[in-house]
Amino acid sequence: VKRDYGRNFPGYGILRIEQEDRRMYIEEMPFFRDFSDLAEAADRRGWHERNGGNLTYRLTSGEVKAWEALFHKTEPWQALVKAEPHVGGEYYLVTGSGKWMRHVVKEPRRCAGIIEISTDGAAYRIVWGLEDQGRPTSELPTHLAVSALKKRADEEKNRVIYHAHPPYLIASTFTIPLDDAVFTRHLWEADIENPIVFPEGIGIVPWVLPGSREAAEATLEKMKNYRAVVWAQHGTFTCGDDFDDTFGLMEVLEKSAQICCTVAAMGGKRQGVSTDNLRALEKACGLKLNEGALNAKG
Ligand code: 2HA
Ligand code: ZN
Repeated sequence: VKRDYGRNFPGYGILRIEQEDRRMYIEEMPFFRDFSDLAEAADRRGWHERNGGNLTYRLTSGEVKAWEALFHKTEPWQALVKAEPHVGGEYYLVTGSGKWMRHVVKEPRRCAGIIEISTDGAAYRIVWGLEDQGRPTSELPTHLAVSALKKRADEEKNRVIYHAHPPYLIASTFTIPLDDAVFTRHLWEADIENPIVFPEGIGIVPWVLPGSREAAEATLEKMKNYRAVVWAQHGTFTCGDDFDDTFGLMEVLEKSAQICCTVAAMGGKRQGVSTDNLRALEKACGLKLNEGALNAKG
């Protein structure tokens, strides 16, 4: 009866809308929308079967200041596998362990969350989302290690770190030698604008146990020189200054690998792009191309 009275009360709807308008939701903030847009677009590309892949974003200090009032600081601190003092005090928006990219848009608070890193970098706590006993992505050690490395080089860059399972890049790790220079050369030749997108090349990590410290260490070593690392028979780790930058890099890499696979299926290369062609592009575009890949055979 009370509810009926409420609904029939003139102006009930308007009152409700006014009240709700004043509430703020993390999932409506621009950084969260960009995060979930990437999750949705990448899932549509077929890079995230089941719970494959994960995504993290290091919030800016402005974003933390603006939305901190919505964070709860009551969850217990949990030890990190490895302390990352350089990202102590940072906040990350992360996907959840075992969660599906496909579900981030419709269930943001279950599939994603914001974690705070303790000031000494040894622990984290959930301050938003990851509801129903959620935990951050199983690949958190690699995300944080790479984030710390990139933050040390430049505080503002490479805030987005992204792990995907793109099929053509994975297929390529069964045939192309697992060598940074050779792999880069193959991908560069697949589309002549590729060297403009990743002039520094990409790194290759041989088979490693997912989620392990070894995976984090091997990736970290390669990330000193690159923004993209391919894990053989598993997937990719890429980073970028924003979500478009990261997704765009991933798109270019995967499309190149698709071309490589198609060419291989057509019987293999009969002609390709020469080192002189690449040198001409380097000069025309003012690039500094990876010397190893310039000298490698594609
Ligand atoms: O998130 O992809 O590598 C699941 C994974 C682990
Ligand atoms: Zn994976």
